[in-house]
Amino acid sequence: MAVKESTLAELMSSEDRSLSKLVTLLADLAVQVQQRIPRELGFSAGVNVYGEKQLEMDVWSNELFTKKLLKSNLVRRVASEEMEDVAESKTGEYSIVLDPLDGSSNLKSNNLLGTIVGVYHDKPLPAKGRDLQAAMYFLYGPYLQLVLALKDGVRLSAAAGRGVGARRFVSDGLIHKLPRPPTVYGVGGLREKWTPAVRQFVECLERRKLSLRYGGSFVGDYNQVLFKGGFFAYPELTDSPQGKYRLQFESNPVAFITEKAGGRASTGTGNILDVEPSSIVQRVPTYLGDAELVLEFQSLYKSKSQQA
Ligand code: FBP
Repeated sequence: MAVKESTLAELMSSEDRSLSKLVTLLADLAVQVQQRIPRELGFSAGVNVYGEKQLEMDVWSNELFTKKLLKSNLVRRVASEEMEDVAESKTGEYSIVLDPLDGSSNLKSNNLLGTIVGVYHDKPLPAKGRDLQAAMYFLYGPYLQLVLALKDGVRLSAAAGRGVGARRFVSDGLIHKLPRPPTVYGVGGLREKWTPAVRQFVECLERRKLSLRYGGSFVGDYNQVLFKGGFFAYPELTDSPQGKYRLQFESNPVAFITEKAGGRASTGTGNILDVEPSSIVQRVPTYLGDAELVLEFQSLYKSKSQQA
């Protein structure tokens, strides 16, 4: 059966016009990031699109997103993984949390990268994940993909328009759910630093024939789980009890996407979206994906903690 192609504006037709404009702006900026990547790798003899001094790609992408968002009249506050403080403008109704180029260490080896964004309606930052109005990530892969979670669910789209509109994002408009049964898993951090609960759970996933998918890029690895069903974690580690991911910029937005896709998001003891934020730079252990698997992990975690 042929599916009708929807534009980004059509996908967002039941949302506030300002939110639709904001997502369109973010999509345009993601296209600019993707176009800049080969230049950063030196394929244009170090020529920078703006003729500026060559900057690290994560610094450049942070400046691009932050400046354009704050100038848009839509965004009042931006907190980014690349900045120590929240940046503010005088106008705008949205507060944005942003990891402008997640996995930037993958740039030179041409592996997957992403931009992660959380959208709050007029909230001071840091904010609680439960208060997110929308969340999304852009995946810079073989094609530029947008995974967008709004209140009614998750939709997938890609920069795949035709002719002069080639930068246009198009979608099948369908609500995407994490498929069942789960078939893949990925867990970050050095294996020797995993706790007994994580080790035991991974062994159990392997016995159930889930395939390992791990490339060291959060959005790239998570996207496999979103498409194939499964479990993804950057867990607590023996030398880093809070793991690696920042609550505001990485864990909350992807937890929101996961819940909207019918899955669950946990810190091991509770729902990521219910964590009270204590600072912009706060980290949390992050376990995401298939609802039953995440619950199963939580009960194993609890029983291991009681034994300890
Ligand atoms: P950055 O915040 O330094 O970009 O690190 C994030 C990240 O690259 C994630 O995308 C990825 O999941 C993780 O680090 C990989 O970490 P590790 O190398 O420890 O497996």
